[in-house]
Amino acid sequence: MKKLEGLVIRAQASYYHVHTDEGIILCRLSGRLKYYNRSEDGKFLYADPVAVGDKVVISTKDLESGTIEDIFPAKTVFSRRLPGKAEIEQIVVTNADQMLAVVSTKMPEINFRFLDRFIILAEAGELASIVCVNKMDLASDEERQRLYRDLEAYKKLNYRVIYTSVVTQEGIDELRQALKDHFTVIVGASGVGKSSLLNAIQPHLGLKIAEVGPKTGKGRHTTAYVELFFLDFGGCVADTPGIREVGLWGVPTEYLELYFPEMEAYLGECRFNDCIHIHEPDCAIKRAVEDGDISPIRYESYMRLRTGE
Ligand SMILES: Nc1nc2c(ncn2[C@@H]2O[C@H](COP(=O)(O)OP(=O)(O)OP(=O)(O)O)[C@@H](O)[C@H]2O)c(=O)[nH]1
Ligand SMILES: [Mg+2]
Ligand SMILES: [Zn+2]
Repeated sequence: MKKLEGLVIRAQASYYHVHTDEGIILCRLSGRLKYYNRSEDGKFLYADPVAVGDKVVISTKDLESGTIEDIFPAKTVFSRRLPGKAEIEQIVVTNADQMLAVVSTKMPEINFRFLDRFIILAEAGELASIVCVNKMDLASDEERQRLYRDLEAYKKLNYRVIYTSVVTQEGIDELRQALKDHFTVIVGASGVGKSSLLNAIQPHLGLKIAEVGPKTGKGRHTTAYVELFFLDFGGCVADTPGIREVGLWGVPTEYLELYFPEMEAYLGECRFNDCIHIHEPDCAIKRAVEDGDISPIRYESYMRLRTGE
């Protein structure tokens, strides 16, 4: 039996592809790690205790299959709440230093609620956020101007915004520069073009992509699992399946405003010190929205999350 250190590059249905100096080894979890999955009362804490991005210790006899024996502590954890009734954390990726949230101009239509939820998850996991607006080839000049206006709010918050098109190659070089030497997790709704963008920045990747339903404007959930790729020009990137729901994890509702950096300057300025900035009179946040200092798009996301809509 040989012990090796490695990096989990794919996690799918209890099988893990672990990248080691001796090649990629297909692993399962040790019994001890399986139990690590459960709390004392037998409820699941995590959907899966091991995620893509984890550095692990494995044991193997034949360098083909093995067992994950141990996980090193992660530098960052990017999680969401697993859809369903129970409170379960689903770790999407560990050890990433930035998140690239992809939206598309059309097919599917840009969804700021989704985008803001992803940015909050990145804030909670201490990852930097980059916003990528893809399918710019489908936007008219007027729509393009409107997007520039709407996304100005994100730039003001120091989130980098990149406009791309796989069709015209707009922004592809800029995207490459943004990913170089980083560990990036790419997220977004199904069909926005996450895998297409990765194929564009590194053409021999050959990731599977599929057309968006012409009637529904929705993606077909083509990418089925999280997978990590090494970039020729430095860095690595985790492609993820498009998800229908971005459930917040590790973000207490009563502290929601702390995940909106633009609200920080106004906290403590409202008339009531338990103001939740929805219906209260003399609210500094609402005044900032009215004065145009806080984006109504971002405030709308705050409001919906706060009231659970
Ligand atoms: N017009 C246009 N179409 C694009 C662009 N990028 C991707 N597409 C198309 O959008 C569709 C979906 O692309 P994918 O790359 O599979 O999307 P995805 O985000 O990886 O989707 P999931 O894996 O399901 O989450 C495909 O038909 C692509 O050809 C773009 O910049 N412009
Ligand atoms: Mg995909
Ligand atoms: Zn207030």
